[in-house]
Amino acid sequence: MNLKNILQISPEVQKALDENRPVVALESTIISHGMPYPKNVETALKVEKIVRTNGAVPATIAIIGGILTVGISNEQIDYLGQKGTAVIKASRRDIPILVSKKEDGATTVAATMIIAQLAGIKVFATGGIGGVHRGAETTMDISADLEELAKTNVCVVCAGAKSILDLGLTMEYLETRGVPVIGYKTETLPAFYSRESDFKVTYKIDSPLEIAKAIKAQDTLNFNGGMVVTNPIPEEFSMDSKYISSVIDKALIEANELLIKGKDTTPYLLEKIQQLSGGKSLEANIELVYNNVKLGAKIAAELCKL
Ligand code: PSU
Ligand code: MN
Repeated sequence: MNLKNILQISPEVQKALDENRPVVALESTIISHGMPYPKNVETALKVEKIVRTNGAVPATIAIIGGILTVGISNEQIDYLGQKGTAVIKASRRDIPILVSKKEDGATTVAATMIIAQLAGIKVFATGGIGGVHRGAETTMDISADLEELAKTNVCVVCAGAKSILDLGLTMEYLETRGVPVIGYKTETLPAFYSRESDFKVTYKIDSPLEIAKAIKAQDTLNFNGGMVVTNPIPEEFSMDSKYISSVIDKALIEANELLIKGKDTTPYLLEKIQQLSGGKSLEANIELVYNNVKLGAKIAAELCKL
């Protein structure tokens, strides 16, 4: 077995990389475990379109039959979307087994970062990252996304993290592991559905060019590790923070009562929040992803010019 046989990059993505044109990596857990069908597929396809409109090539990443696939087809997006949670949610630890068993996997932020780095893609955009869960002092539930950010050189553009997590502990963890958290035009960490939280980002940066320069510097310094760029949800789609916190609290209580654990926790909470808010949160979720991929495309474009 060699890497060439298990890493497949679509001709379009490979050509863009060879010609130093902008590419934006996109994850697939958000498709199969983050949103219901068919909205998940519609969103994933529109996300790719938005990346193109903003001058970059989209590279949606998944594991298909054990192959780390960079730039999956529309049919494969549809397949992952329809299969939903029946597809394995794949983080770092799952990759070797899925490859050896030639199985499918929907890649989390961590796994997508790993595969993006193997392909040579520097910028990745999504909705939200995993983090330190509330109650982690007893459960030790800390997303592998954070560890990956500490060692893999990919910039992740997101709308902060959902307050299903402990945002304060998530920020502390990222600080300890040396991961810069950039606020795009904001001093405070965006909380996914709402534009603000009680926590400060590491640096506020106001333009895609300046963000690209920071990525370039991190690369030149040969630092291991990525960067988080947090982009607040557009005002018109942001949700009332009291309302969404009450929904999240209810979802957390149910998850506790049902003893949901491990990798099931995040997908369970996402689905519960969508149910409890009658789809309102799903709309916000979709809009913030569109907003993030737009910014990701702009950063990738600036990075190619440096
Ligand atoms: N947060 C969201 N939507 C998502 C996820 C997180 O708002 O779809 C997904 C991402 O793929 C992320 C993963 O990498 O959940 C984190 O899972 P865990 O907490 O099990 O590490
Ligand atoms: Mn976890």
